[in-house]
Amino acid sequence: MAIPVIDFSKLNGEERAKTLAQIANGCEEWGFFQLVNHGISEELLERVKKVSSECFKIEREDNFNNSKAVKLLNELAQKNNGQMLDNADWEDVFTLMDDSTTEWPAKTPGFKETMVEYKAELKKLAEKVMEVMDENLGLPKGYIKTAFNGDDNKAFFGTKVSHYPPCPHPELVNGLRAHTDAGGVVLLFQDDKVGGLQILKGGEWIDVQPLPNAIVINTGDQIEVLSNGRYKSVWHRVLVGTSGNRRSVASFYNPSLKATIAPAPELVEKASQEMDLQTYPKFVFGDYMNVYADQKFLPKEPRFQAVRAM
Ligand SMILES: O=C(O)CCC(=O)C(=O)O
Repeated sequence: MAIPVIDFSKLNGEERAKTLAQIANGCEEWGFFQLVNHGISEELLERVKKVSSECFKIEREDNFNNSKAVKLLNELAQKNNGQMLDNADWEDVFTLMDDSTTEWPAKTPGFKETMVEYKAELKKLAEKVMEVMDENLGLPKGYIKTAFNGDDNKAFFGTKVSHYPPCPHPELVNGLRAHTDAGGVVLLFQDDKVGGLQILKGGEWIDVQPLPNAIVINTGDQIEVLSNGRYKSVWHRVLVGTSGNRRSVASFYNPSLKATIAPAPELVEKASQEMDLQTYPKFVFGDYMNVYADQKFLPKEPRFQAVRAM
């Protein structure tokens, strides 16, 4: 079983209907799919790989080696009690925000220029993918984007640059513990060679196979709510290994913290005609994020219940 790989360029030709159907299947059956021929140039992707890896070496590696995760893992390995580390991840991470508050790594040549360009390209790709979701869900064009913008027109587009260094005890720690994503649409540029990302499907963990220069798309909790459960956010995790430093660059298209998120009325209507009585709450995304901050690694259903009660 492998995550679907979809040629995004075919959306503009004779195979449009087939490509729309493949993306619908990716969203409905998997919650994850990989896009190839997505329009982001290989030259830019090569630069993103280069500056991200250089940034880790120049500005991050020493800090990681002295991080809480490293200390906790050493302590746990000494205890040798068969337990896994459950309060830290074997991940070096920094986030590029959507606005002037971003603290850019200062010592890596070309990092800021490359990532500004990459983020702009990825944001356009995210908006195209959201329009495909609108179309597949039978919603007006721009529905998801408008919902995410909220009244203050402040949908968030952030980028998280991660490294998962080789680990001396991969059996005792995850690169990133299992979770579903809080937000909207996630676009992941993962390492070509070092794998580790897995999704949970039918009770089984399945690898998201590394595929050079593909962009992995997945949907978060807000798309699940907005689509009234047609597109489920899916559990995923990152495993670590003893060799190879895995790089990933994840871009998140999320609602404004002030946006009200609710199932699209058209989809609720359709579901009630089909006697599907599952209901999702209506809430303010910032409230959801407050709940998520403490419950990221727990099931999403209690999060939905918590915001319903607000
Ligand atoms: O690094 C990865 O491959 C996945 C990252 C991820 O799941 C996340 O940041 O939520």
